[in-house]
Amino acid sequence: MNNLNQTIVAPTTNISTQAISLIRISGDDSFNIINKLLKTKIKEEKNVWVRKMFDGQELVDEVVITSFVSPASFTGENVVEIACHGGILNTQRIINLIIKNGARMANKGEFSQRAFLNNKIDLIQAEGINDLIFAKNELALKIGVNNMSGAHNQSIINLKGNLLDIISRIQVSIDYPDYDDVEGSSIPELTKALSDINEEVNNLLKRSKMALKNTNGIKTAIVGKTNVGKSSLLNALLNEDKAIVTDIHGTTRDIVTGEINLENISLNLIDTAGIRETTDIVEGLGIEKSLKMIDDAELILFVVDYKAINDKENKMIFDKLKGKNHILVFNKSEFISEEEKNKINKEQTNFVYTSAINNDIDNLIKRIEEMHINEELIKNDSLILINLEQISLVEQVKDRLERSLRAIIDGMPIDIVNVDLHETWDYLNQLIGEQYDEEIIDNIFKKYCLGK
Ligand SMILES: Nc1nc2c(ncn2[C@@H]2O[C@H](COP(=O)(O)OP(=O)(O)OP(=O)(O)O)[C@@H](O)[C@H]2O)c(=O)[nH]1
Ligand SMILES: [Mg+2]
Repeated sequence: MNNLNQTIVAPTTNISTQAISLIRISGDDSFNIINKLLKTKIKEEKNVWVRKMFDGQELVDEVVITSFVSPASFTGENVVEIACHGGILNTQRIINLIIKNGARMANKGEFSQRAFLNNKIDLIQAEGINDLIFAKNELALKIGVNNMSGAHNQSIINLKGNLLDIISRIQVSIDYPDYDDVEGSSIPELTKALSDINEEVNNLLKRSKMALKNTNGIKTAIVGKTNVGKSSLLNALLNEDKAIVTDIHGTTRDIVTGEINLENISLNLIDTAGIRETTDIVEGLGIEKSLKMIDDAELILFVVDYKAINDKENKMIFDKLKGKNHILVFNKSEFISEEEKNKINKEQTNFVYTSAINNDIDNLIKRIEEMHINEELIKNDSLILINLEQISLVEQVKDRLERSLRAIIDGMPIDIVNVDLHETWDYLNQLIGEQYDEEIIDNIFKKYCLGK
């Protein structure tokens, strides 16, 4: 556990050659320490100050200082933020001076950790800050901003309220077994109330899992026979000449990867070796990897030359794709006649036309978005969680709720149901950080940036 009594300092911007650097100090001694470096002292009040900073008699820099007084600050402590000139040496020198005068270097995420421990933010808000900083697409950004501001945390508070209500009803019936008309404590009433909570938790889980996939990146494999334009498609999607493209069959022999961030979805793309019969050992190993990718990927872009759609390799790939999330991509679409397109329209369901060589891939992007984004995610007016730890806590909530529901339905003694409900309560509290383990909290904040 970090020592909370110490005043900490860290750069909040990258230390690099830039116009301005920001340095943040937080803790009881913030004002004392900064004043040791100023001839004209600043007062312990919320304000902005322009000051010359000195090391003894030597002028160090001219800075702008913003000060906040506990508890009205981000961390809940006295906070002083210094905007100094942004050279690497200058920023480091000022940080060293602050350390020499009594602060210690902050750990990663320690400012946010203090904000959490001082009850300025709950854990969903804290994780929201991190989600916002590391957001790769608009969806992640929106979720981060919402969660940071605590916009939808009320839903967890409401869930807790409803659960507490059920627990108290059960408690009364345990404490007063002879008094059997406690309002709302009949089996059908308890079952209904718990099912309602369970449905909400399930929806939260579904939304969150879908959003997590989209924000982390969907593992997307590009597979198909040789020479159909898989690597060209990868390059068009990445807008970069990443994979080698030639008209020689079997050009790609190993997987080539790249990441793209669409508006509300990120894709981790994997180009694979074209599938065909071969006696070449190296190519054969590449093809084994391609087949394995079909099993492992979350989305498969199956690139097909329409004229060969019914040949042996394509049939084998079609077979392997059954039940898997995939899109049939008719590339080199400029060679497909209207007549053929009419046939395709009748025979196939989930397909798009592309011409990778002409960067004509908008249909494909649109289809990927349609398949993975639903209104609920875009509207974003309910709580969505996008990190694994939080989602696994919600899984635990769901697991305990369902266990208690089953127990009620199976006619188990009500105090057994109560044990599961208390555990549900604990997991909900852990989710917003009302109950926590210090080590877990340290771990959560360690993944933050320095200075946040
Ligand atoms: N006309 C046309 N040619 C294309 C299109 N996409 C790719 N090509 C060409 O088709 C040939 C094969 O393209 P690649 O992208 O290397 O094909 P691939 O599927 O990766 O092939 P392998 O790596 O051998 O499996 C190249 O000459 C490309 O320029 C397209 O949409 N239209
Ligand atoms: Mg290739």
